[in-house]
Amino acid sequence: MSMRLDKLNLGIIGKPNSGKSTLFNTLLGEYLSPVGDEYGLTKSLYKKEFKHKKYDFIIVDTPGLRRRSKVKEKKEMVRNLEVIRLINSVDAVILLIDSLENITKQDFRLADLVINKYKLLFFIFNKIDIVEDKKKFKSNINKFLKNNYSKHKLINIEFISAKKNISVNNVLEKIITKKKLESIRIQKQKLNKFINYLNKKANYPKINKVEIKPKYIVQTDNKIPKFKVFVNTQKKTPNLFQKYFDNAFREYFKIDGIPIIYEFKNSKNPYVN
Ligand SMILES: Nc1nc2c(ncn2[C@@H]2O[C@H](COP(=O)(O)OP(=O)(O)OP(=O)(O)O)[C@@H](O)[C@H]2O)c(=O)[nH]1
Ligand SMILES: [Mg+2]
Repeated sequence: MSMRLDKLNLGIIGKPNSGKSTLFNTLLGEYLSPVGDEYGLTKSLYKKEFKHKKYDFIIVDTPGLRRRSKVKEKKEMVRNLEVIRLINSVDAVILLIDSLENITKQDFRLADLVINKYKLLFFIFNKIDIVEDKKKFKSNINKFLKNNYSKHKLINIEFISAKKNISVNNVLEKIITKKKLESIRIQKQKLNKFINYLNKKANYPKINKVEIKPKYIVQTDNKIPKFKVFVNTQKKTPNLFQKYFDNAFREYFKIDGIPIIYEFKNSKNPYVN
């Protein structure tokens, strides 16, 4: 698929000391944002352009985000708001996680901020160079997220060393791939086939003894793939069904690691019998 992309805006966020500034410098190939063991070293946003292959990127390094209950100083609150505002303006977010600290509640909180804004999200486990059994670590993380994180199909997972420049380019490649995937257009015929397939399986979750069924689906946007789904109910489509539908949709069309927006509508609609 040949396709031109505009400049790709990336933000690196994460807890203090996870290696954000190190990654920023590695991507740029110069020492611009100070790095160190001091917790909360970066105090402002650093922004710079770089090229990878034929693609132009803009990357932003940010101050580490601690749990809100730990933030007492006004200055730190202001910095945090800046980071949260930045998320609105980027295409993709690298959520950097210190592999030795493992994944924490704060990481999931930050992930939610990104997911709620329909941005591409990458869980990047850094400092893999100092993990002893890398193979086991990776497989454990993948297993853990698959089994315990209900949003795992919306995110991407990679393991890197920012300091040793291990697998950093893989992350860029994946960002490009997923950015392209975001502009997917699915033919009407294929969408209808999917609905038929679902209705044939017909093992929908019953909600208050009512079986909710999708009748018809149309794609309404492809900046972020967006669909209107008409269902046989007059009330708001329950979250349980929405989740079921999203899973089935992603599995059928083999789409993961990108946001998809659905608008569920009742079937008082001219298209539907
Ligand atoms: N072993 C190892 N150490 C790393 C790696 N990346 C960063 N570090 C170290 O982790 C420490 C913190 O790195 P920084 O890049 O300053 O972390 P940060 O996330 O920018 O921290 P704040 O600005 O405080 O939020 C430094 O001592 C780095 O040398 C890595 O891939 N491997
Ligand atoms: Mg920093």
